Amino acid sequence: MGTWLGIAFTICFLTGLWSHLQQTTPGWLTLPVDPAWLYRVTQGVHVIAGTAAVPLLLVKLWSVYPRLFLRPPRGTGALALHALERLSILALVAAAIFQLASGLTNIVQWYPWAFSFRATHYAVAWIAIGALLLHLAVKWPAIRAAYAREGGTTVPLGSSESAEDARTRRSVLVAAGVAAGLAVVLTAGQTVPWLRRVSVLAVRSGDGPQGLPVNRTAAQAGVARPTGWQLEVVHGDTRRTFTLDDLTALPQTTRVLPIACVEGWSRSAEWTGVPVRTLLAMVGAPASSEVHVSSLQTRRAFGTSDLPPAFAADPRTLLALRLNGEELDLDHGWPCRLIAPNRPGVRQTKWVTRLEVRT
Ligand SMILES: Nc1nc2c(c(=O)[nH]1)N[C@H]1C(S)=C(S)[C@@H](COP(=O)(O)O)O[C@H]1N2
Ligand SMILES: [Mo]
Repeated sequence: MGTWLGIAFTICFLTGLWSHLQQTTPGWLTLPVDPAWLYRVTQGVHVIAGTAAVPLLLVKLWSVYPRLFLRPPRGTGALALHALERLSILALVAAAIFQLASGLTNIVQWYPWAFSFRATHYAVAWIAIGALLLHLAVKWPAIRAAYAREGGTTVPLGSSESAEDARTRRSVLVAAGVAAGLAVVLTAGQTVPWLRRVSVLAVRSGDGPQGLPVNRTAAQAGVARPTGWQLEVVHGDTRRTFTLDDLTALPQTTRVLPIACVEGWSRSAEWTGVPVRTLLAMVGAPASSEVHVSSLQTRRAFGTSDLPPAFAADPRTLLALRLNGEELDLDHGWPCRLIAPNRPGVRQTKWVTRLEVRT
């Protein structure tokens, strides 16, 4: 159980770190534009590993809780080691429970707490991984002995484990494995297309308008269907405005790109619109420009985003006007929304009003 949990938490930590860097990109990091599906896969794996870890953690806690009531050892050295071990376990268990619980509430978009999910989930991830490493270090002799003794799942004759204990232990392991597998199969369809129909517990596998789920509706974002909408493209002193008819009259590009929400669902769709680089050229800006994107949104976060130069220059990065062959639904960002390869959903800004070249 410990090995499985260790693997699940390591996967969650690494993919979570990646997601954090994708959302708050430090100056020294240049994110790759390719492969277009990379973020979709890393974030899908993050949520799948976290979901599998829930039953594993429950079984692990159930299997070790009697040890809480063991008598502490005698002797200062042994007692100090024991106290250290217990402290690391307290930090590990608390952090692990917090990460899985907050991750689950995030997937179902339920935020009952006032703290920022992202900042807290990220900070506690370091506590969890640190406590895990400390736990491994403290327990290393026991872990090594266990692996050496078992060399597989069978316990050699003459060990202290009775045949019945071994059977029970094996059934618990199998049950935990089955529970983890079920948890994954019942939810992973929100990101794995061929599991869509079996994942009856997936929160966001249901279709939204135009075959794509909606993460935040226009009403939730405080956006009403605009009249007299215009797009503004700004580069230094050069400023051009485009009506929807102007944009529609420009050469259109069609691309298949995924929306990959940090909340664990993802879905591929066919987008049609004007490449951002075309609009940049029309205000005399180089294709490789950093672009600040703003929207009509008046309420809550995610109303703006920044497009790094390599993304702005990529011909697949569109100001999309159409989705799966139809004019964008208001909830998908009508009149136009940003769509770029390998980018978290939160940065695929809807209801765009303005592109400003950062100089
Ligand atoms: N202006 C604005 N754009 C936004 C959001 C938002 O809240 N406001 N949500 C983002 C998030 S979190 C996701 S996952 C995608 C989802 O796009 P969809 O609702 O069209 O599927 O839109 C992104 N664009
Ligand atoms: Mo999202």
